[in-house]
Amino acid sequence: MPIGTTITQHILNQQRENPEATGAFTHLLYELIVAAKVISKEVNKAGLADILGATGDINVQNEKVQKLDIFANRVIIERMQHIGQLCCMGSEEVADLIDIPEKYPKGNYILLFDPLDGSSNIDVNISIGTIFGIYKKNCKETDISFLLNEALQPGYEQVAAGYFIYGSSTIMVYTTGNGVHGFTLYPSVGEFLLSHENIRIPESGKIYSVNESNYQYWDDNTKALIDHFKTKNKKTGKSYTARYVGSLVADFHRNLLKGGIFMYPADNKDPKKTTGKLRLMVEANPLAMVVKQAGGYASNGTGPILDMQPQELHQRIPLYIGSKEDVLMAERFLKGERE
Ligand code: FBP
Repeated sequence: MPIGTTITQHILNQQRENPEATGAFTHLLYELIVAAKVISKEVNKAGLADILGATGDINVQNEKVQKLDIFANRVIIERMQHIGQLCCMGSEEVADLIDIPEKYPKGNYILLFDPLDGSSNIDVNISIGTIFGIYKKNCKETDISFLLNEALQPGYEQVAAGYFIYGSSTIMVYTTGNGVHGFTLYPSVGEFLLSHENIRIPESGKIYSVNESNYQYWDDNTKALIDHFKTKNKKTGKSYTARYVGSLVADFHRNLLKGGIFMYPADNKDPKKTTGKLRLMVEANPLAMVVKQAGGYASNGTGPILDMQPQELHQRIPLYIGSKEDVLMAERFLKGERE
């Protein structure tokens, strides 16, 4: 019985199109997929295993650490550190760059990831996910003390990016700069099979996703933008509907398939986080590469996320991402223009 195109086949096909390919990148992606399968299995039985709830610790983001966060983080680090393709890693859950232990060979790739996005939804069985971005090291240095600059490359330097969603089914969506493709985990076979080939996001959508409880903390241009989405357009008669899961990967994935815009504006709710909540390196940059490859756009409100020069590993930024026309309109509003 033909079971369709597996993710490994798909990656190998893409590799064949790249004459310089050595197999290193394919090996890296393959191992990341194994880690995601382990996480998916644990998430699916989370309600039964003593893995729900918080650990009692506070992470570098000053957030309560969930047990599954730690589990996912450990699974990815332990799986990826010994494959010989990485020179370092960066995780949302770890303050500094993660070195590759001396006992393991090092490679030329840098893996940045959010091990479990949507932590606030873990205990209530709402879709959560893993987000990743992969860069290539440009310098000869292997010592971790020289690698922070290599990790802080602009998003357009990513050689691949994507995410896994652990929801009603487990899905992987990735791009190597050659279109965006989605795969669904076939549990009884244990294989990711091609289910969404060459995903294209609609030019404009009918969905806006934002946590409106932050409205009081926004500036006037941001308020005007959200008011615009909530009001039927007199000229075009167009109106939007609101959808907000509270898991970036789930909100992003829905809008990627149906069209629309996800927004996490800067706000003055928390004096320490006036630049927005979401992380440039492990959340915004990977999704920005995916949406661009699917024909969409990702902005920090004034310009492309992918062109930003990162300043620090856990830098937070405002995020507007999704259908190109909707995000460009958001930029116009944030500059004070009105429709
Ligand atoms: P983490 O769960 O990885 O910390 O991600 C942040 C996040 O949960 C996003 O997934 C989501 O979009 C956002 O925060 C929700 O924030 P809020 O609860 O403020 O709306």
